[in-house]
Amino acid sequence: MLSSQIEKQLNNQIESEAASSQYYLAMASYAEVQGYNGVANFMYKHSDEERQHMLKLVKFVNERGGHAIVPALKQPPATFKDIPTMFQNLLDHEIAITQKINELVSTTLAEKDYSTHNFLQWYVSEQLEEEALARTIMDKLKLIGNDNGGLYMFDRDIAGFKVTSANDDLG
Ligand code: OFO
Repeated sequence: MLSSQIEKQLNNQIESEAASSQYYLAMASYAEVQGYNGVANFMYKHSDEERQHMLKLVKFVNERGGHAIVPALKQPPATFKDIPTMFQNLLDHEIAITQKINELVSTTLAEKDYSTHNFLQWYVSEQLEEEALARTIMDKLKLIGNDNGGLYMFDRDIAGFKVTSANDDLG
């Protein structure tokens, strides 16, 4: 059985994962209308991944005797300054999500809820990988700077970047 505090924090995390999915969907749509189809595909996939993260939490909360609440979401931005800024937003967002996961992990330790602690380890590795990928992308974008030809190549090459790999271990 989940404690009410852990259930509440897990429900907050459900909201964060759903909001991430919406946010990246907004990025996908923006990139698509700007003509960056490679970036758009990457963001569509990333948005789907976040929905999977949300679903995994929904199922866990309900299986443990809690009640997963489907959240209302704020509208994400419709436009972004440019493609590099959009990826910086993604990295900042992932860093904030990692912080939330860490807080959740710390509550499970304080409450000695070892099964939720164990469940959350998947999210800990996932966040590590997502942050690392976003940092790699930002390094590339910094090299490219404002060069349109470089961005064109980046849009083509991003198809080769893996959105996540922790998900591959998902049963
Ligand atoms: Fe759910 O991993 Fe990103 O936010």
